[in-house]
Order: sequence, then structure tokens, then C-alpha cells
Amino acid sequence: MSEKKEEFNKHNYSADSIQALEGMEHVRMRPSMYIGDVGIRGLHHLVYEVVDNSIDEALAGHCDNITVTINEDNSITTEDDGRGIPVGLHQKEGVSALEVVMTKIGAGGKFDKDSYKVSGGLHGVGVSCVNALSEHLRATVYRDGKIWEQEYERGKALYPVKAIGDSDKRGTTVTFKPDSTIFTQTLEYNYDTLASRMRELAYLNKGITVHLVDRRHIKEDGSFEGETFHSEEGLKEFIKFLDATREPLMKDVIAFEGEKNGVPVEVAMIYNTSYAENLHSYVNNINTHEGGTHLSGFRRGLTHTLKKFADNSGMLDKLKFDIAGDDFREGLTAIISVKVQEPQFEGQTKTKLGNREVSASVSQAVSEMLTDYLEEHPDDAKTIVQKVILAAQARHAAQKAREMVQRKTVMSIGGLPGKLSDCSEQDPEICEIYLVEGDSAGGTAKMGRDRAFQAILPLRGKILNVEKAMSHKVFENEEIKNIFTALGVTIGTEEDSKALNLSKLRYHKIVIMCDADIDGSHIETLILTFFFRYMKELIENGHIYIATPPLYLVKKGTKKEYAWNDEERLALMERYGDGAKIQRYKGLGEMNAVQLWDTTMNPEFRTLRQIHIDNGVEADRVFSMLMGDEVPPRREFIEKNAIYANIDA
Ligand code: 0RA
Repeated sequence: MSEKKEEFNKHNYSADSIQALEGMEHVRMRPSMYIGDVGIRGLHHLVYEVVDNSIDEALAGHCDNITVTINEDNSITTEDDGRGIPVGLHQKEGVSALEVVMTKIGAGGKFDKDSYKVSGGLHGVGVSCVNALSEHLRATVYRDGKIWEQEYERGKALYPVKAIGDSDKRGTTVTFKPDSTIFTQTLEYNYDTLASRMRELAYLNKGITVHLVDRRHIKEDGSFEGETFHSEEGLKEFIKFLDATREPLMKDVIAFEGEKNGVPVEVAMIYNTSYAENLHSYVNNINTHEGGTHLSGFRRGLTHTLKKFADNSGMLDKLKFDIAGDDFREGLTAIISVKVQEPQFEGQTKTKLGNREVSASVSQAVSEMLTDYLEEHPDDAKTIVQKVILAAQARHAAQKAREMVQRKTVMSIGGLPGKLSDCSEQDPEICEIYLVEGDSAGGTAKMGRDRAFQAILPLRGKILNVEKAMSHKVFENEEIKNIFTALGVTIGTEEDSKALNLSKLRYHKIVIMCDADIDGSHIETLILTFFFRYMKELIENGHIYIATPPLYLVKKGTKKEYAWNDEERLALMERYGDGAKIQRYKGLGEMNAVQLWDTTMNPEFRTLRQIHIDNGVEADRVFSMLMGDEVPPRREFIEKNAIYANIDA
């Protein structure tokens, strides 16, 4: 009996360790299953994963400071002042708990600190995944008066955990270098990307201090580039940051927090003079792009509460038409953050919360807390109802304009915009459309293109700034109507008046081609803003690109080459030596059709920049800032030319 039991245990133990090994091997074989992708996003994901563990420690009340350092060699160091990962013997595994946490997939949850796990979403896969995907990782734990250390290569421990000194500090430090055989696209960290995540974490978890240090850049005073993020007011300040360039309709941000049926709910919101709805939602600190039950719960609670207020106010008495759900959210910027014990993430990018029960919890919490708030702030209540009435009126006007676009699109089978030079192929998969600034460049592009699969739509000058226009104005705009018709995109279905219908999309590559100067980049941004606000799914599905025309032509005799920036120009001039001639292209119009094809349109040689939304919250802020009323922040931003850093991964 006892013999048998021992054998059973032995067997079990070895099966477990084989599983552990397989787990780590599996991460290396199928990294995308764990971190989404092995491109620039996945690379940054590694940092978020490690930091999430420190945030958990902070949420459990044991840690105040987190420091993330980008080292000179693009390795990352994260430090926290938490309790330190336990280093004692792990009974079941027979090695130190630290080694288990670092080398066993899914071990993080084993030592439950009753925090909110994020299983299923992209985060929460465990720091062991980061270890598996790092060519080297060093874990240092300050605990029980000692400094403990263990190092790993590609997830394998190099030696058992050892004490390397004494210290009265507490905390965990992890330094990892992503594996170049896995992250083959890039190993370089983007400061802005990390900064916006650390800022977001500081707002979502008030009271915690997050330092970001970039040791790759030394400032004039000898210190390193970096920032410290800390928020005392949390979401309230997050809203102020997001809406900094919008004009508020109320004195202060509406904010409340509470718990309903075991679901902690935090909301901050404000109405502004714009017409856009900006709702951002989080579950366990993860941005839920695709929304889900918490967001629908928020919408329901908001609509229900405001409708009740509006009805009771008597302000709706003279209104001739009904108020729709959308009307309550025009000009609304809101952040909703919930914590869910066992979140189920669904959707294409696994960023949609599926837990049914959360919807009622959030809706009830919002109804109760917002009712209290409005009773205490009658001025705000009145302002909101007035805004809602205006929105309802505008919606009726927009409905009419939209029906016009619709009719035109439906009629236009064979009735495409006159300015469109279509391609001859029919298969959207291989078809491309170039949206070109100005008729003259449009003409050159038309001559230079491969008409089999490339279509050209010239756009007249500056297109409408949709950020500042009510939606019926947008749908009435000629250029925008042309874009809808040419692309074959319609809006509005039976259930949802704003839903996009992309089933008849005529081109899978939509390329914005503008001059490589300030005006060109402004127009580019206007067009991107339009796509972001009105056809976001096209960006999300990877259909939107930016063409990159060269800035210079360097010539000597019969030799000539193009340069896309000053660095390349200087290199060419050096190579060509004396007598090299430089032509600067001030616009697409200065290139002839052959040059434009060679440099910018020929798939063999061109570089297209695919637009991604790296961080939806940041993209929202950037577009409202770039296209809003306030000039100084825009100028500063355009001068820094950081837009691509934020929206183009
Ligand atoms: C398991 C148990 C305890 C803390 C941690 C893990 C922990 C993990 C990480 C990862 C980064 N920083 C961290 N800090 C702590 C609790 C141990 C105890 O009860 O003392």
C-alpha cells in the first residue's frame, strides 16, 4: 500500500515537472498564444506582464513604488518595494517558490494573494512567460534581511536560488533581455509606448508611484531621461488629462466609486462641447477595447438615470421626437474601471468582457451613484439634459444626411464618384486605393499607378475636420461622401444606426498619400482623424496605410538614388562624393509619374506604414488635441512629430 502510494507520488511529481518543462517550451513554440504577437506589441507586453505583478502587490497594500528602467542594451529592469517573491522551499515542487514562480506556467496564481486574476486576457499569463521568452533574466528578492538571487536563460534556471548578501530592504527586482530569436522584428523599446502605459496604471491605481527611466538617453544635466507618474485622484485626473483640449460643460469631473455584488466599480465622466462619445473601459487594469458587459451595464445605468432626470425635469415636454441612448453620450468622455475575480475575455482581440453578472452590478452601481450625484449637483443635471436635447435634435438632422449617403452608395453600383480612377481587378483582397492630396498629385498618381489593382481618389485640399463638426455636417461633406462611396462602406443597420457595414469594402489596402511636408502631414492627420472617428474598424482590421514619398533625390551623372530623411541624404552625398546634386521634393507634384511609381507606389520598393491603434485611450487624446481648438499643444506635438509614435506601432 505504502509502496504503491510512493510510486504514485513519484510518478505524479515527474509528470508535473515534465508538464512544467512542456509549459515553458510551449510558450517558446507558440509565443503569440501567450503575449498576442512577437512584434513590437509583444515586446512591450513583456514589461506590462512583470509590472502587473508589482501592481498586484501594491493593490494588496504592500508596495508603493515601482520603477521601470529601459537599460542601454534594451533590457528592462522592474523594481518594486513589495514583500518580495517568497524564496522558501515549495513543498510540492521541491524547489524554492521563486523558482516555481519563474519557471512554471500558471504558477503565479498558486500563491493566491486575494487579488484579481486576469486569466484569459493578454495580461496575467505570468512572469514565467516573460522568463521563457528572455535570453536572460535575473530575479533579485530583498526579503528576511537578505538578498536572494536566481538567473535563467530562456526560462531555465542556471543555479538554485542563493543568498548573495544582507539587506534590510524589501522588494523584487527583475531584469530581463527579450530573446532575439523570438522577437525577430524589433528589440527596441519605445519610450512613449511604455510611458503611456505607466501613466495609465498610475491613474487606474491611485496612490501608487511609477517611475520610468530611460538609460539610453542622458539629459544635459547628466541625469537620465524619464518621468514619474502618480495620481492622488485617480480616474478623475485621468479624465482631466484626456480631455485637456476639449471644452468642459461642467466645473468638475463627475466621479464615483463603490461596490455592487462583490464587483468594485469606479467611474469618472465629464461632458464637453464636442460631439464625440469617448468611453474607455477597464477590467483589472486592462483596457477592454471591445467593451463588454461592464460597458453595456454602464450605458444602461447612465441612460436609465438621465432619462429619469430628464422626464422629471419637465424639459422634455415640448420635444417632438424621442430621445435615444446615443443622445445621452454625445460629448461624453468617461472611464469605467471594474475589478472582476474571474474575468472571461472574448472577442477578436480578447478584450471584451463576457461575464454576464457584471452587467447588472455595474448598471445598478452607476444608477445609484449617479442619482446621488445629480441630486447634489442640480446645475450639472440641467446642463446634461440640455446637451441631450441638442444631441437628439442633431441626430434627426444627421439621420436625414446619412440616408442621403446611403441612397447614394446603394445607387452607386456602377455609379462611383466621378473623381475616382478605379482599378480593373474586382477582388478586394488585392485591390488598393490611394487617397491623394490634390488634383495635380492625383493626376501623377493616376499615370504612375498599376491600373490593374490600384485605384486613385484625389481629395480636394483640406478635408473637413471631423473632430469639430457635428455628424450631419460630416455626412453632408462632398469629399467624405466620396470616400464612403468609393470604399463601398455604408453605415447604419436595423439595430444600430451607427454600425459600419464593411461587407462590401472594395479595397483591402487604403493608402493615404500626401506631401512630405507640414501641410501634408496636417492633411494626413485630418484623414486619419476621419477614419478614427467614423471608420475605426478599418484601422483595427489593418486596412489603413500611409505612403512614404522620398524627400530627396541625389544625382551624379547617370546615377541617382532617393533619400527619405536627412541621414540617408548625407550618407548618399558622402558615397557619391563631389559633384553630387540634390533635389528636394517639396511635394508629390514635383515627381513625375515614373518616379512616384518607383519610390512610393510600386509594392516591390515602397514602404507603407500600417496604422495601428496602440493605445485607444492615448489615440483618442491625441486626435482631440491635434484637431481641437487649442493651438499651443498641437503645435508642440506636431513639432515633436510624435503622432506615429502613438498611433503607428
Ligand atoms: C507570491 C506571494 C507573495 C508575494 C508575491 C508572490 C510577489 C510577487 C511579485 C512579483 C513582482 N513583485 C512581486 N512581489 C510579491 C506574498 C508573500 C508573503 O506572504 O510574504
